[in-house]
Amino acid sequence: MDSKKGPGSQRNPGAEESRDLEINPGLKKSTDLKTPDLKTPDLKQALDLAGRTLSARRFRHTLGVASLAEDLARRHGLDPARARYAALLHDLAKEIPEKQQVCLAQRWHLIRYSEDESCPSVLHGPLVSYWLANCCGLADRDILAAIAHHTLGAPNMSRLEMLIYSADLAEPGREFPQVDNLRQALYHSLEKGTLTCVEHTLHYLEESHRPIHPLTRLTHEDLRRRHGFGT
Ligand code: DGI
Ligand code: FE
Ligand code: FE
Repeated sequence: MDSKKGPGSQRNPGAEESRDLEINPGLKKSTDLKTPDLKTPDLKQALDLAGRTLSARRFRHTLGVASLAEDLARRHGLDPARARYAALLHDLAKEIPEKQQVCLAQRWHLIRYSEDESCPSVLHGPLVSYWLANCCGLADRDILAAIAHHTLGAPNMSRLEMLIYSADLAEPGREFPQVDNLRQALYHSLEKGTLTCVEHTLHYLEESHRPIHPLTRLTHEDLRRRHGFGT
């Protein structure tokens, strides 16, 4: 097994290792089989965990999300350290093979919509959040919700949830044509900027003929109701 790759590179791990990796998606090799203790938030520990769990490309993206999340937190009066911490952990389960993500989500009772199984790329946020809360002792509910909702959003998001959702889409490594507009909108207003991000995602999914998850629609409706009028 190539220990330089993320958990997505697992081919035929031994039965015991496979079981441990299933309950411990943040780890990629047998010598690491130890669940991190995250009861006390520590940015260095989160950085190390992301660095040894993720591929180089995904780690670069994670650092980009952390940087934008920290900037936006400063700009909008949120705690930059909490924003950075949530960002560093947000994609830890992204590289677990999707079949395995579906199995874990079933076992942990995280399947809420049929789309969760038909579009498993939406599961990694809820999976990491569950794992951090139930295996690693992370207790900050707002950080857990921000991680759980970073892909689809949710109705009634807190400002930290909006910030992680949006920083994930608009981090400095993203290069799609409208990304500068999204960043500007986010610096101007976190709430309206997040609405712009959700609208961008809806547009992108429609253009690429991908099914829109019910939570993406609910998030959109909620943000429009709360922040969309008078713009
Ligand atoms: O994990 P990242 O790549 O950083 O970004 P993400 O957590 O936003 O995940 C992006 C993936 O989620 C991408 O494959 C598209 C998918 N996605 C997001 N919203 C929806 C969705 N897929 C479907 N089918 N429907 C959605 O509403
Ligand atoms: Fe993600
Ligand atoms: Fe991400």
